[in-house]
Amino acid sequence: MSDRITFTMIKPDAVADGHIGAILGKIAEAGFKIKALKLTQLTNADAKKFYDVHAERPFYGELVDFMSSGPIVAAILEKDNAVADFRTLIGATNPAEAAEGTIRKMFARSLGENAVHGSDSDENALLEARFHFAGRELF
Ligand code: FUP
Repeated sequence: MSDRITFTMIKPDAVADGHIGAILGKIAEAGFKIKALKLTQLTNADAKKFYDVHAERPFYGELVDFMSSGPIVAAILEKDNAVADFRTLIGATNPAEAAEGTIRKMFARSLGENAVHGSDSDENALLEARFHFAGRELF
């Protein structure tokens, strides 16, 4: 299963802007199956841990504050080539540079508040999925 799953979050900006339904629609339309799904909120400590890889970057503090600022939707998605195909679907990190029709182009506010997360490798997809979900929440 490891090359067939990716992990995503609909971030606080997109949840606050009312885009949960539209984003889940785009995900389903693109052929991803939902293996796990929940509305939740990261604590400051959760967000720090999740983004630990960026701890030395200048935007880390803002990123952690933003990601813990309101509810998110966390999900595990399944499809062939899930990690790469999902990153294509969401588009570039900066929505100003994202291709037309991508989720970030359509729904993100800015580089820092960019609507969705997508895992960057199969290994991280599994780590991120386990960070957010217990085994009995996975279907
Ligand atoms: P991505 O893999 O596209 O989610 O992008 P990164 O892992 O490089 O960045 C993670 C998050 O950090 C982004 F979603 C938004 C934030 N970020 C900034 O706020 N400023 C930057 O210059 C780069 C990333």
